[in-house]
Amino acid sequence: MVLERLLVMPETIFLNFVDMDLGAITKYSALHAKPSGLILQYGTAGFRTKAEHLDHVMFRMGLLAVLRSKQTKSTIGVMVTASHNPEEDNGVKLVDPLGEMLAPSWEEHATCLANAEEQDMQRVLIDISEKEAVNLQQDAFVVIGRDTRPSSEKLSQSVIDGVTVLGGQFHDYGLLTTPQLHYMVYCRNTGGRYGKATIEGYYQKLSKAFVELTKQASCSGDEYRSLKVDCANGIGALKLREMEHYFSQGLSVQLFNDGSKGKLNHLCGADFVKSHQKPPQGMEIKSNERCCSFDGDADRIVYYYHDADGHFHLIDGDKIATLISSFLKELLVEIGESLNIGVVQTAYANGSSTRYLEEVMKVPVYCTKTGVKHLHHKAQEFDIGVYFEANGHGTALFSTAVEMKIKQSAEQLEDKKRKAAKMLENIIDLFNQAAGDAISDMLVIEAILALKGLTVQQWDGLYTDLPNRQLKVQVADRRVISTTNAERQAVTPPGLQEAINDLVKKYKLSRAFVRPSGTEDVVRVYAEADSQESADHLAHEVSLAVFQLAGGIGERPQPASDGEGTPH
Ligand code: NG1
Ligand code: ZN
Repeated sequence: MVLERLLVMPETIFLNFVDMDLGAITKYSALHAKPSGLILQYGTAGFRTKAEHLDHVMFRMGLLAVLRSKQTKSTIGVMVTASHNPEEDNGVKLVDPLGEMLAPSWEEHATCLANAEEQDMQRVLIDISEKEAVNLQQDAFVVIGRDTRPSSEKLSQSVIDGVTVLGGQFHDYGLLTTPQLHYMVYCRNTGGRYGKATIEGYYQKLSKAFVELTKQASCSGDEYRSLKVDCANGIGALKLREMEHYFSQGLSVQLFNDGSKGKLNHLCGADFVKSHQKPPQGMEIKSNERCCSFDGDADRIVYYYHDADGHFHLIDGDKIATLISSFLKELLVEIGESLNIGVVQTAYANGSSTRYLEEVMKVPVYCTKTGVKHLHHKAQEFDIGVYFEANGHGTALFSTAVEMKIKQSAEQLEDKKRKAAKMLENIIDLFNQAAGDAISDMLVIEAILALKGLTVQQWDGLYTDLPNRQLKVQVADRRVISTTNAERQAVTPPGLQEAINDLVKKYKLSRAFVRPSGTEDVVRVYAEADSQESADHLAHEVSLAVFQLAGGIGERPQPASDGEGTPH
């Protein structure tokens, strides 16, 4: 089959395939054989499933990363992690040259390659090279990182096998947070201008900016200088511990769920805290103490505290975006620059946050589909784009022109303006421009609170979240649900959107939408309303509508019983 194809190919392409050692690929692929019949999809966060099903996917993503690297003539990243998912799971995603998520056409290639049966794998590999006009003689360089899951080390070795067999060079960073790998890729592809592509480079860049920034804070009481961090028993604990002494002048962190005993993401971490709206296990919280949680690969962060009456208050990605964008706007006003700031959210953003940003802060807000690549992309359209998912994944992006303008202002302007420009310069350095990053976001937030002299309650008090509820519904095929208007409206199955509209009308300040998950085999339901009871009822009623109209399977959705329901 391969020979037949080679005979009809133009000479250049013929030469091209001589550079693929097809014999070696077959031999190595057999050592990472695909369980026949297994079908996986490259979703919003790459491939994700039980770790024992992923060996062949890892090998093949090593191969694919080499092709992508050759095509883009850049370093490509491969991260082995399943983020906030259970410890038994794992996953892999490719990181494109500027730290972004993989280009959509390559996501399709990834799915084809991962699902090709053993005997078809080579053909698919050649097809991809052909379609993407990959010059196989080009050098390739791949950087690899992994989280702390027990399965991650072996799986990252399989990635390396894939890279090597296609003749790619690689650097294995070993244990890294996901955003740190994005940072490494970005640094390597921008000739070191962004920073040094080493773990020390990352620590130094962020800590220097943070320490310089917090030196300007007039409120330097202990209250502003200590923070409890739940590390989800993941990689964030290791990396924060390594980094701590670089920024200890400005902040002291107390780590919980550091992986020494508990299980990864189990009853702790950002996803648990956000979806259950309660504190993680293993953390003792005194009233009004500032606490935060990372997820398992440290790309999400949420804050929270207990008030004097012992009530739990969650400060999610929406409130983080609000704090950050309002501070940035203040600095711009001070410098006298009229740059355009935009905030990008998804349909999951709390309605109160959108209203506050638009009506009180007068900042334009945009809604995109779920998945950071959509938010990131939209945020790039602004001079300064702040994007956050409600679950705490986000960052702020500054265009190169803005960065240069600010650096100039920091040199030229007179006293007060100069100080503001300097702060902005530090903030630009502190944000991970390549990806949402819990460590970087945490330092930005801590700096802003110190600079503004805000307590966690004052921050929380910017606006009051509308009560909300998220549920999941099992259906036979979640693809029967398609959506439009940034996932806020269902197009199919027929009648579903009308049913949702009728239900929403029954409650005050209410909103609801459904969408198929990109990472799990479920349909997600979101509802908000003027009271928790109403939000719970609405979410339940919408779940029933999904169950009936979109082919629900298993048990009918149950109402939320104790205010916790079966949240995601
Ligand atoms: P899905 O499973 O498509 O809802 C979830 C999160 C996303 C994003 C991805 C990737 C929610 C509702 N969804 O996607 O925001 O973070 O995982 O990890 O939080
Ligand atoms: Zn994550």
